[in-house]
Amino acid sequence: MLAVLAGLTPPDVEVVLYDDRMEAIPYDEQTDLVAISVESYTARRSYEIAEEYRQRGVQVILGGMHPTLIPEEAALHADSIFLGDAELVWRDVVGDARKRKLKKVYSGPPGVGQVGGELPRRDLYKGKGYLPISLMQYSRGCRFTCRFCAVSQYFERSHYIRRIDDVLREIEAQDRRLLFFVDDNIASDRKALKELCHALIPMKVSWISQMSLDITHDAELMRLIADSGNLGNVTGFESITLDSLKETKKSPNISAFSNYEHELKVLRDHGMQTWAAFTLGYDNDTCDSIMATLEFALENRFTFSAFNILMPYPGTPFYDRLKEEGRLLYDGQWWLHPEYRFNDAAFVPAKMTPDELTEACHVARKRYNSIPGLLHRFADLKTNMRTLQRILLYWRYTTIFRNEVHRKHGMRFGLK
Ligand code: B12
Ligand code: SF4
Repeated sequence: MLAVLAGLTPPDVEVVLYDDRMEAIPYDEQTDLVAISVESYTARRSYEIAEEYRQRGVQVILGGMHPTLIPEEAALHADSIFLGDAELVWRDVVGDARKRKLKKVYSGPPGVGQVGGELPRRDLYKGKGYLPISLMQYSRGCRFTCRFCAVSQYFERSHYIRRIDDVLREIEAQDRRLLFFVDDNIASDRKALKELCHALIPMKVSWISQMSLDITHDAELMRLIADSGNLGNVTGFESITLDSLKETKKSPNISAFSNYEHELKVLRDHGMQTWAAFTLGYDNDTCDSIMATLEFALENRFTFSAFNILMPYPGTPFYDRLKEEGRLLYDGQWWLHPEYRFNDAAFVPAKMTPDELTEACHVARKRYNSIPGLLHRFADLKTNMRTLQRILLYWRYTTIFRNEVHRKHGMRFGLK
C-alpha cells in the first residue's frame, strides 16, 4: 500500500519507507510529514508511532481501513486523518502539508484504484527482507456481504475494477514472474476476471489471489484461470457447517451447499493449491466442531489453512450484533486494550468460553502445522506435488507459516 502512496507523491518530494515490523524507526531523522497506514491489528502500535513523531513537531496523517471505519478514534492520535482511497486526493494532502496547513479530515472515494496509471514505487521495498513475490491489484472490494468482513463495509458492498492496460503495464514494469493479486475477491466480477485471464495467458506469469468458492461452479472460467498461470488461491471456507455459514451470510458458500464436495473436486481437478481460510467461534461452534474443521482441512490436504478466530472488527455487522448482545470483551476495543494478545478471542462465544475458543484454534494451528501434518498435506500428486514449482512453493511458505504459529501467538500490539 505504501508503495502506491509513494507513487502518487509529486516527484520533487523525497519519500522514505520504514516498516516497523522489519526495522527500527529513526524518529529523529528530519521529515515534514509522516503517513501511516492503519489496520485494526496495527492501530495501537500506529498510535504510539504517531505520538513519537508528534512530540517532535512532525505532522502525522493516518489512513487505511481502521481510520475509515472508526474515524473518531483515529482522529485523537493524528493531525489529520484520511478516509477512503488515496488516489484522487493525496496530492492535495501533500500540497497542504508543504504549507503546514493540513485539514483535520480528507476523504477520497473508495475503489478508484490507481486511476492515473501511476506505478507503485516498488523500489522502496528493496532490502527490506520481503518475500520474492510481487503484490498487484486488479480490483477492490467485493459484492458479497459477509457479516464479519471489514472490506464489505469499507467498499460499501461494491466491487471496483482497474483498467486492464494499467495492470498489464504494471506487470511488465516489474521483474518477477510470481504475482499475488491482493484483490479482496478477484472472482467478484466473472466477466472482468475472464478478461484478466485472457490477458495473462501470453504473459506467462504464475499468480495467486483471493477468490470466493462460487467460482467453482463456472467450469469455463475455472479452466481459463488455470490456463492463465494460477497456482491456487486464498479462499474463505469459513465453516464446515451450513448453520454457521448462514449466521455469517457467507452466500458464495451457501448456494448448493453439499459439504463442499463439488467445490473441492473442482479445485483439485484444476491442480489448485488452496489456502483455506476458516473463521471459528460461531454460535454453533464447540471445541469438537473446531477439531472437526481441522480434520476436514487435513483430509483435503489444503496447501495452507488459517484457523482464525472470528474477530469483531469495528464497523461490521458482526461487531454491532455482539455489542448489542453484551458479548464483547476488552471494553469492546480489543485493538487498543493493553491486555489483548494476538489470536485471543475478543468476545464470549455461545457454546464455549473465550479461553476454550482461543486454545482450540491454537491447537488446530499447531496440529495442522506439525511435521506429520506437513508431510500428510504435501502428499498430493494433483496439487502440492504436481510440479517442481508447486513443491517449492509448498515448502517455502509452509515453513514460514509454521514458524508464525508460534511467533505470533500471544503477541502484544504495542510497546507501551
Ligand atoms: C494483502 C493483504 C494482506 C497481506 C499483506 C501483504 C503485504 N505485505 O502487504 C497478508 C496476506 C500478509 C495479510 C495478512 C493479514 N491480514 Co490482510 N489484507 C490484505 C488485503 C487483501 C489487501 C491490502 C492491500 O494491500 N490493498 C491494496 C492497497 C493499495 O489498498 P489499501 O491498503 O486499502 O490502501 C488504500 C486506502 O485504504 C488508502 N490508505 C491506506 N492507508 C493509508 C494511509 C494514508 C496516510 C493515506 C493517506 C491513505 C491510506 O489509500 C490506499 C490507496 O487507495 C486487505 C483487504 C483490504 N482491502 O484492505 C486485507 C486486510 C487488511 N487484512 C486483514 C487482516 C485481518 C489480516 C491478518 C490480521 C489476518 C490474520 N488473522 O492473520 C493478517 C496480519 C496483518 C498484519 N498487519 O499483521 C483485514 C484487516 C481488518 C481491519 N479491520 O483492520 C483486511 C481488511 C481483510 C478483511 N477482509 O477484513 N493481509
Ligand atoms: S466473500 Fe470475502 S471479501 Fe467478500 S464480503 Fe465475504 S469475506 Fe469479505
